[in-house]
Amino acid sequence: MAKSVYVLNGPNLNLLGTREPETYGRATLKEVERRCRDCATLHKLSLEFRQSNHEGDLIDWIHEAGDKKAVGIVLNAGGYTHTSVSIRDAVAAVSIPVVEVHISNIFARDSFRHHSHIAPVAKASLCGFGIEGYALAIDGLAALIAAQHKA
Ligand code: CA2
Repeated sequence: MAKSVYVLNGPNLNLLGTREPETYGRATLKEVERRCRDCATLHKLSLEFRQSNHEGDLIDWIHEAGDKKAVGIVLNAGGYTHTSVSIRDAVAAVSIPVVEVHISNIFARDSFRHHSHIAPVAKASLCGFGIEGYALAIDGLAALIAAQHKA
């Protein structure tokens, strides 16, 4: 069975492509999913791509990815990045790598976006690459697995 990667999206990301194109670009979440699917396929990984506006769903899915021993999680927790100790605890509790992704450069925006609860417990963080950041994060996870197999 193919190894899987989870791509989890938090609140309001279902609105991608419908407003604020100057900040988030014009791609819809469906297009982000397609880009992730193509990238995962290149790396021979299967993809679980999900979005929720509810904190508990994201936490349950982080646990699920850990229980299923996915190769890793790409997590754009949206606004919960800056507020949620519970999502941070879930990330810290799983033993698989989590790559934090943000479409925008959170450090070039409002000061309340400069702090991430997730960054200290993530394997890596990427921001400011637009939706390409998701594919870069999947590439990064694939590189980690390849390095583990060589070691
Ligand atoms: O840049 C990112 O990916 C963010 O995680 C997006 C979050 C924001 O709260 C973070 O600070 C940075 C917001 C997602 C909202 O997405 C929308 C997309 C289109 C229109 C309105 C909101």
